[in-house]
Amino acid sequence: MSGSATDADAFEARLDLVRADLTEALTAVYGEDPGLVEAVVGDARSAMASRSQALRRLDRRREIDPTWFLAQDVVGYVCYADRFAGGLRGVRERLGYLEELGVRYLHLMPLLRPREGENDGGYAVVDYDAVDPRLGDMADLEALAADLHERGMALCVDLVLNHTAREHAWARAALAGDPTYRAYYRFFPDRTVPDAVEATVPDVFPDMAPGSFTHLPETDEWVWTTFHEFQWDLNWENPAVFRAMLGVLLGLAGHGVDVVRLDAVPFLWKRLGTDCQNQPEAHRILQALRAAVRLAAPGLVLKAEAIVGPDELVPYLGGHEVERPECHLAYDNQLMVMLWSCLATRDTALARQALRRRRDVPAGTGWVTYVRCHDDIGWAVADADASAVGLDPAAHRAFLAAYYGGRHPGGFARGVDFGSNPTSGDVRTSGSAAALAGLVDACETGDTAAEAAALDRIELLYAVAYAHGGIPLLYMGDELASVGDPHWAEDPDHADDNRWLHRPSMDWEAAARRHEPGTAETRLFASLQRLARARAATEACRSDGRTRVLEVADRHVLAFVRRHPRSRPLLVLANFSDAPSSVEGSVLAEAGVGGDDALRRRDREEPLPRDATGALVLPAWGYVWVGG
Ligand code: OTU
Repeated sequence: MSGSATDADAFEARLDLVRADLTEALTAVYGEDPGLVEAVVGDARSAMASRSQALRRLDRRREIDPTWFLAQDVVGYVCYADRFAGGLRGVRERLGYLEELGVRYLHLMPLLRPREGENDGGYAVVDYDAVDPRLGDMADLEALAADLHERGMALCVDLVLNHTAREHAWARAALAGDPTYRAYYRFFPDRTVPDAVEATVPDVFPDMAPGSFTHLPETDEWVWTTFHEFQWDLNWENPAVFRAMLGVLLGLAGHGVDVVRLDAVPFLWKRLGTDCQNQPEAHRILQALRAAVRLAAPGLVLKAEAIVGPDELVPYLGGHEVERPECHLAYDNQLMVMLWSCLATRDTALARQALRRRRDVPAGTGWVTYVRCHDDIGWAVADADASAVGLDPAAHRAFLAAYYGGRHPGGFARGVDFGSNPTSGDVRTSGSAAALAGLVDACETGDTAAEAAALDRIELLYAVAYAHGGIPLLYMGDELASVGDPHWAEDPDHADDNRWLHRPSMDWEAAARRHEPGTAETRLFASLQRLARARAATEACRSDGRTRVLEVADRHVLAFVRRHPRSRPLLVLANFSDAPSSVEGSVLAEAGVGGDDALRRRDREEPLPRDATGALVLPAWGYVWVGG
């Protein structure tokens, strides 16, 4: 058979495998419609046929190893192309910097053409087929993807699929009255439905963009806008929207993108009387997209951006009563929240409870773990977990918001409140990892011990994120202890959005200091390099391994063991106290770590620190990896 005949045959083999999944998912959302199923299969077939030889080769390799993205040496880096390096060409010139950090997965923040002016950090797209001209063009994106592939690195980009900018051609046609495109959005002639919806739907941006609907003076009607008034929610009840967005997704895959971050997926489906998040149909839509992707571009990975409560999370990885392939990756916001909670309280009881209660992820999927990202932090502490350890859930959430918002007397954190909601009492937090970990205060007072403590805290959080299970994502600037952008409010396009506080431009002078002995940059950069190297050498760190939290006597210490069937176990101990802690030596046996493995640290070439009784000794904010 010729190359393309082989590929066509492979397509048919995949179709045999996924037809049932695709049909079931589409039927659950759109009703029985064989024509729709055939149309989607046709879309996938032509997308496959137009993939380049180089991408087909990647597809073949990834079909042979479908867990390629779960390998232990995958470490991610997250940045805005312009803020990191001026644009896509600049990014291509900085790949050596990322390689120094052990990065093998680059997530570039939204880069498709956004609306002019205010655009929610690129999450208001006017043209899904074009790159933001300030960053470059599609050829630059393809060239970047090819460069990355040559170095064994993968490219992740955002796809905003819950809404378009109101200036998108579909929205303009809808506003002009074109019935085809009116059916792409959700319009209401008066406030009847909007009022009913707003009775049960919480505001995402209560201060910046209150309400979930926007009045259109042109037509005197209301349009559904979950986020800003310039972001119109797509109507996913319309199968044409499904096909259009599938086309966009497969188009990105055709340009060489390896991982697509599916933005705001919990919001895709609306149901009156609910909070309009995590509806069963939203999952079915993701399952149908996954099936179509597997047909057309089997090398492509889908990452769910669902920053929801812990019980709502695993379903985005396909964990339902019966497992159904959905996204390959999802954000572990639960671990992130627990890390900050441990740091503020110096007590790991809540984290132990929450992380232990959680279900394992389905085979072939994994988390992405992180300490900070471009968004605010929502204090997602489940009532059940807080109550189980004797905390008042609402009071603990309020404590975390106050602590990290810089409102707690004597606290080290210097973030700011984001999205305060007087109705629900909910308050979220903005701020860089360094600001939240105490570096702002330390620098202002010139207190070197406080500065060292802040750096210790950042390193501790990353040491857990790199080992807990999942692809760790390093957020640009954290490797240099960047405190953020003090001038964020000067740009009128986002003066009302303090998330820009922690979206600074890359400070390449600070980056240059990573080679100067004694600087904060050298300290953190070297630690992250060490963690990436240790991780790459430890098969238990594969993202498809399993994590088990261990009970140790000292509540300051989080202890967990990471296992993978192909490797020896890795034990991680993390001390969240500002004083030394010790852990009973029996934890090694409990974790299954013995022999020579028990003599040395895995994360650095040093013996395991133990006292005369055999207990493992951790300094303030210290950690060890052992075994693996
Ligand atoms: C996402 O965040 C993006 O990460 C934000 O930067 C965007 O503003 C937003 O979508 C709109 O496109 O509510 O507070 O469960 O948490 O999608 C941020 C998912 C958000 C939501 C998430 C959303």
